[in-house]
Amino acid sequence: MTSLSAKDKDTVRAFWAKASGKAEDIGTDALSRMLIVYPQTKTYFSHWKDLSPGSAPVKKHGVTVMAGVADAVSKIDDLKGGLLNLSELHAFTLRIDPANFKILSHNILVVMAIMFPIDFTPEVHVAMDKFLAAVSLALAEKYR
Ligand code: HNI
Repeated sequence: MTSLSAKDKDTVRAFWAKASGKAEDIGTDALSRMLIVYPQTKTYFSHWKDLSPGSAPVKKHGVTVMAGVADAVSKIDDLKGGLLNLSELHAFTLRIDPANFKILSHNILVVMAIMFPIDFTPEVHVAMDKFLAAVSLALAEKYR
């Protein structure tokens, strides 16, 4: 995976400055889609009462996940170090199969494309794709 160029990082920061205001909606929709389109991911949330799109737990966790993405944007220069604790949580405590990180990342991109048709240009698309791939790699770091 090619690392993020300085230009990629600037593109991510600039787009996130616009998109972060809708982080809750992005997270809720991306998580709702993941649970529907990739139903195998439901196994990690079986402790939730209601897994339907936009349900309270899905909304709450959508906010949580996007807070993690916002944190990653602020740590874009050192994702491995910055996301170490989150990687340990997902690897050891939650035991999330790292293949799912790409799945959630894909759904986040889909929702961003829907919500920001003008701003989500091909240039933003490739930068956000590379960024979320780097976040997924950092979260999978502790699995090695
Ligand atoms: Ni994830 C908890 C961020 C991908 C399943 N996850 C979190 C928390 C953050 C977070 C932040 C809360 C940590 C805490 O409580 O301190 N998760 C992220 C990010 C990504 C991601 C940034 C990738 C972009 N998580 C995934 C994926 C799955 C996942 C792909 C499963 C398919 N995460 C969980 C579960 C929890 C969780 C399960 C605990 C939820 C709960 O109910 O406590």
